[in-house]
Amino acid sequence: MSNSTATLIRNGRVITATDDYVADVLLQDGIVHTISQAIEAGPDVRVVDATGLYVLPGGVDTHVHLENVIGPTITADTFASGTKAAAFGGTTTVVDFALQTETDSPLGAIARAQASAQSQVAVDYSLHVIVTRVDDQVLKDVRYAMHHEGVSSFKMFMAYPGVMMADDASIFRMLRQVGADGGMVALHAENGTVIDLLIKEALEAGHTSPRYHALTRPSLMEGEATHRGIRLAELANAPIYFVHVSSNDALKHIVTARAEGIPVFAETCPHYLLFDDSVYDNDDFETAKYVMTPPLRKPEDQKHLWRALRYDDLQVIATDHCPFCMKADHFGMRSAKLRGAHDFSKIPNGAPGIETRLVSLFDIGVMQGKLSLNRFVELTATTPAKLFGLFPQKGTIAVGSDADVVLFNPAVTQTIHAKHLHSHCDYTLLEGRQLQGRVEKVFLRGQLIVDGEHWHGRAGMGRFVKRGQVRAF
Ligand code: DUC
Ligand code: ZN
Ligand code: ZN
Repeated sequence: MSNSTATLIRNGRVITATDDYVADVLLQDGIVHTISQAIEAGPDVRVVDATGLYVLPGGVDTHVHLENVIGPTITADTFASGTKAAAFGGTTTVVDFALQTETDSPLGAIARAQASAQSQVAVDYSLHVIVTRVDDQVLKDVRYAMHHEGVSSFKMFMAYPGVMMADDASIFRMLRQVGADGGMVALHAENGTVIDLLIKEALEAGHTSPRYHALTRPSLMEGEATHRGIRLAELANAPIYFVHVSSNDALKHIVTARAEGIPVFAETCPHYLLFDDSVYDNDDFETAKYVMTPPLRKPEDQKHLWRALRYDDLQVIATDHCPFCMKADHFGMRSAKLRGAHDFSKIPNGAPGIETRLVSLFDIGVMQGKLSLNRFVELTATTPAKLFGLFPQKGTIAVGSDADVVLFNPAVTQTIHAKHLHSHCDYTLLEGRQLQGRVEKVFLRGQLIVDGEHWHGRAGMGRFVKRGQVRAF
């Protein structure tokens, strides 16, 4: 039976952001064709019995770094390995980053990322452009990217002076134009110059181990930058999206701004919910696994993140999958955490997570009663699709939507090991952890790409999705 055959998913429990019912779902011609009771299977239709399984929309992960050059390093996953890992984890759409370098324009950044991505991606994808330098020409290119390239979101950094940091006026100019055009600016909110000073002082005092990564990036400086970003967006009359919110010092500004009616949106990431800063209480280099930015925070912060997820002050859980191996890999030492063996500031910032997002959140969120099933879908598929202009093509199960479907078994447990995952990263933060739930089958536009442990996908089968205006509701 060919992989493009129509598929009838029988008797599964269909869960969307709003619905929860048992039905048959017919996937045909790449879309969800029919949802009904007792659909008759035609002669060439593959029938899949989904009794006892959840039928979920394919996950939408709007924060991944595949083949991203970050400073002197490059992330360990290629577009091929990263999207295959995404698929095995139940994610069928990813939004990666195209980095504008010192000399090129946003359009050059998109062209470069596309040249590498197109032949490799195994799930559908889009790109945010990281804008590091703003002038009149850049603003024209940003407008062109929005209207002609289907790229409607732009990330800017308030951290990493001299590398990626943009000044406040540049961020404001982008917010004003992108907001007026119906797009979204996503901000990395940390006060970069103060953090750089703290790093310099720590190193001068001889503090070189990974724990100082966390100690030099205090949550107050995440809060300060978040507040500043909100005020810039308010003045620009534009929506704003905060990536990787980790602390209540940041969250409280988001909560207040939303209560004031300012269109502020934000994501957190599974690692901020799974782990806290006690992992840094040692001088072992193994701790470099947890060197991500922002760093892990206090258990008290986690309580606030959960509350915000529940009551919609946080709208998205994305992975910030930013994999760097502990040791040399196919990129050599270039992307190894070991680069920072004697200087924490040289440890590449980031951790893997693209394959474990749904199952880890199902376990710690849904199974522990912190998230309803509908909210789980909303946070991991529907709202990211809406906020980044992918909905309703992506992010839900509805007649006419892309047939990106995950069959999820809530009744089994699995133990996570890096060697079973599909990322090039040589570790997972979840090593040895037992989690409830498993992705059983994944369909991308109706094609079965994951069937248990078996891979039926193909590098290059993922399509670039041109995105429209954001739904900053
Ligand atoms: N910000 C990210 O979003 N990812 C990796 C590192 C960083 O600073
Ligand atoms: Zn960031
Ligand atoms: Zn990131």
